[in-house]
Amino acid sequence: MPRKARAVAPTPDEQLAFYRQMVQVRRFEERAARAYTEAKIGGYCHLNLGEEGTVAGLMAAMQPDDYIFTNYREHGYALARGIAPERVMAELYGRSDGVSRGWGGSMHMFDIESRFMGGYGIVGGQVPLATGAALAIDYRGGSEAVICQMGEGTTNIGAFHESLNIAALWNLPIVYVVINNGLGMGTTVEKSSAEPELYKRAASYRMASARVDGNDPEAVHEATKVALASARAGKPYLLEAVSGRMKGHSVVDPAKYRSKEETEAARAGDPVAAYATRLSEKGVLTEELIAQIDAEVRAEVTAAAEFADASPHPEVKTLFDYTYATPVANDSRRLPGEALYPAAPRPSSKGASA
Ligand SMILES: Cc1ncc(C[n+]2csc(CCOP(=O)(O)OP(=O)(O)O)c2C)c(N)n1
Repeated sequence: MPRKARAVAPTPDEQLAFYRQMVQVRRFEERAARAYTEAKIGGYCHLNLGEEGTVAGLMAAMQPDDYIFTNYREHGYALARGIAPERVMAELYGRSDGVSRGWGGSMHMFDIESRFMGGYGIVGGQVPLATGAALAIDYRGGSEAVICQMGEGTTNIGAFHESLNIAALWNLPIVYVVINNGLGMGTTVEKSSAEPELYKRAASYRMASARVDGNDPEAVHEATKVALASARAGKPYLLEAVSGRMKGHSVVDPAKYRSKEETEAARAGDPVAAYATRLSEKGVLTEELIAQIDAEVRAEVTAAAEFADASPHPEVKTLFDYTYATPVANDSRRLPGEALYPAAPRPSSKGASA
């Protein structure tokens, strides 16, 4: 077992930073949901509503040169990694000022500068890639670590097990973070996982692991620091953060598979409201401060939406410019509307024999 980092109580400034981060994710996602109903956003769109505590605590523990890979439910992680809300919103709108120049959308954000490595729509797609990044760090002798975020449904994908096995065998600097929101689309974790206490799966790979209350940003922060220290020391780690999903799987899912009571229970566990109460009881937050933070964040999110609306659509001719970093043989670069095969040359009438 790795040596545990000493738990240090966060300062009021750190607590306020966690709270502000959680409110930013909450208001941003609410705005994204609204923009979707206004048809400003196309394609799939999955929100972090209910996971704000995990996002805030996890991301605050990362160093600037660490890498993060996520699933498609990633807006909050992009924001918390310091990517400007304007660029995140513009990406949702599919505009050229978006973080992926408008070609990625909600599920495929990517920003090399902040080492935000995406944004993957295939369940588990990010897990081998993140493991490969950890191998690259180890190979080069770097001190960075990789965080690989995923939902609990992902722990039943073969690539999850292959990746954890190889990471443990090769002592790779990676933390696998399972966000257990209790549901993979409409299926509960109890129905889909023979061992629903997912952190225990690490035992199969002799990997250190822990389960933490994902609604508590301070607990997530401490647990992530321990996990990252372990990873940097060559001991990969599995961290399970338990929280709830406040709405449907994606913005278009009415979540009819959940009973009214279950939905109410998920909403009652609201991590933003709970943390506001906790910090108010400690005297760190006041009603005025709550209102002030809310107003500031709302203004920021409104500005992001206005920026996104004003940003131009990407030019169609740039569609393939960012697909691969290096040329790929037989890579079709056919633009929408272009014929599959070039038209055969017509025989010219001149010179045609009679
Ligand atoms: C390989 C693959 N299988 C199925 C799907 C369809 N699908 C999209 S999201 C999802 C549920 C994943 O749940 P979880 O990993 O818990 O993540 P969450 O949505 O809760 O963040 C499924 C089955 C997919 N995208 N990729």
